[in-house]
Amino acid sequence: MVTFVDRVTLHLRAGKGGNGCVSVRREKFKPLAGPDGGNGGSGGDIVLVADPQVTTLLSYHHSPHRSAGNGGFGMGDNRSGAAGEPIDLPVPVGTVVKDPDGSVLVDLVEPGMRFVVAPGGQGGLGNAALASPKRKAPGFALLGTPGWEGDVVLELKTVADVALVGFPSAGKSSLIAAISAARPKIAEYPFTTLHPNLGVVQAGDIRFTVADVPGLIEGASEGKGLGLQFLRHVERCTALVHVLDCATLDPGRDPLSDLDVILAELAAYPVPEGQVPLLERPQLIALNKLDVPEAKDLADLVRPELEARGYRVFDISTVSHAGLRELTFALGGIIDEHRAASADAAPPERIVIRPRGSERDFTVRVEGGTYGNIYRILGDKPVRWVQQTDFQNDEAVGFLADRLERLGVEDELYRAGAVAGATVVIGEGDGVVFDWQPSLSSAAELMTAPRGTDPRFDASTRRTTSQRRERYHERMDAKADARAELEAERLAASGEDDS
Ligand SMILES: Nc1nc2c(ncn2[C@@H]2O[C@H](COP(=O)(O)OP(=O)(O)OP(=O)(O)O)[C@@H](O)[C@H]2O)c(=O)[nH]1
Ligand SMILES: [Mg+2]
Repeated sequence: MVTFVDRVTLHLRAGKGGNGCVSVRREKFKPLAGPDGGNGGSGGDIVLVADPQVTTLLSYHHSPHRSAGNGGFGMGDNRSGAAGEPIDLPVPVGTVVKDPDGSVLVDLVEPGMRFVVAPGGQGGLGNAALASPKRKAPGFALLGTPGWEGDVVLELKTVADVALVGFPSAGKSSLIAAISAARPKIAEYPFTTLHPNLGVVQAGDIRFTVADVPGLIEGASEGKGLGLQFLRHVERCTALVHVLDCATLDPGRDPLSDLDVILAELAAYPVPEGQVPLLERPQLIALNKLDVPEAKDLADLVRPELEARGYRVFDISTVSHAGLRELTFALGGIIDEHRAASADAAPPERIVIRPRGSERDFTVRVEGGTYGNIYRILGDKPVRWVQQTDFQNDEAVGFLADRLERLGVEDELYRAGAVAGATVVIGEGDGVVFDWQPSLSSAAELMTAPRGTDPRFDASTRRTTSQRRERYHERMDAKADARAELEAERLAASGEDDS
C-alpha cells in the first residue's frame, strides 16, 4: 500500500510557562528585606516555516507528535526562569494549515513565511513583580499557563501555473519531461506517477511552472484510483491541459469519452471558497502520441468535435517533440495574461491567524443546572488568571478575586442575577467552580493579614491546633464508648447462652 504524505495530522504541545517564585531576600541585619522571587520563563512556541528546501510532509507522517520546551521556574534573588526552547517545523511551500474541523488557519504560500501554530504558555510573575505599595511582600506567585495543545492538519498543495490532467498513461509525465527539466518516472503501467512533479517551462521570455498530476479515472472525485487527493494539486493552477491518449489500445476508450470522464471529475471537485471552479479556468487540449500512425487518424477524427466544443487543440508527440513549441507558447500567453490581470487586482487577502490570546473582555453566561443557575464566566483574561492561580495559597486566590473584581466581573454577576452562594464557573467545561461570595470590603483593607492568607476566606473552615486536638479527643472518647457498648452486648449474649 502506497502511503501518501500530502496530508498529515500533527499533534502539538507548546511549552508550558514556568511558575513564578516566592522568595524573600535575607540580609544579615534585615531578615525580611523584601520579595525577590523571579518570574517564570515563557513556554516555547511551535512555529511552521515555509521552506523551499523541503518538498514533502514525510517527516511529519513518521513523527507527528511535536512539543516545545517548557519555561523554567523563577528563582530567588530575582532570577528569571529560562525561556522554553521553541521549535521550528519546516514545511514545503504551498502547505495549507487547517483546524481538525477543516477551517483554514494559514496558507504558507511564500518561502520563509512563519506561522506560530502553537503559542507557548506565559511564565508566571514572581512575588517581586507582584509587589505593590499596598502589597509589599506578596506571599504568593503566579503559576505559568499551559501552552497551546491540540491537533492541526497540514495539506500540501502544489503551486503551479499549469496542471496536466488525464487518464493514467496518457503521457503527462512524458510531456513534462519533454518541455521542462523535470525527470519524472515514465512507464506504460497505470499510476506510474504517485506524487505531483513540478517543472519550469520557458516559452519565449515567459517562464511558468507545470505540474504533472497522477492519472485520474472515473470516480476520482469520490476517492477512486489515486483520487481526490491529487485534484487538490490542481486547485491552484491557472490553466489546465487535458492530455488525451490517441494511441490507447483499451477497448471502450477514445479521446472524447476520456475527456468527458475527466471533465465530470473536475466538475465534481469542490474548490475552496473564493477560487474559480476548475472548469471555468482556461483549458487546452493536447492530443498525444501522434507519432503513432493510427493515433494520427484518430486525432483527425475527433479534432473537429473538440474544436466545435470551443477548445484549442494541439497535436503533439512527446517522442518526436512535434507540436510542443506551439503548446508551450499558447500556455505562456494564457499565463502572461493572467499574471497581468491579477497584478491589477487587489493582493489576495491574508488568512486568519490563530487568535493569539486576544485581550477580549469577558462574558457571563447563565446556564440552568440541577441545583439552580450556574453563572459561567468566559473570556481569555479570566481563564488565564485562573490558570495562573495556586489554589493552595489563599493569598493567591484573593489576588485572583481582586483581579476579577477589577475587571468588573462582580458587577456583571450582579447584573446577571447572581446572589451570594451562587455557583460561578470560570471557563468552559468543568472549569473552576466557586460559591460566589460578593466581596464587601475592599482589598486594600485586608493587606494586614499574614502572608499567604486572605481573611476573606472563612477562618472557621480552618481548624486551629487546639480545635483539632479537641476533635481528636472527642473522637477517641466516642470510640471508647462504642467499644464498651459492644463488650456489654457480648457479655449479655454469653450470659443468655449459659442459662
Ligand atoms: N508512442 C508514444 N508513446 C508515448 C508518448 N508519450 C508517452 N508515451 C508512452 O506512454 C506511456 C505512459 O507515459 P507516461 O508519461 O508515464 O504517462 P502518464 O500520463 O504520466 O501516466 P500516469 O503517471 O500513470 O498517470 C509510456 O510508456 C510512454 O513511453 C508519445 O508521444 N508517443
Ligand atoms: Mg505520470
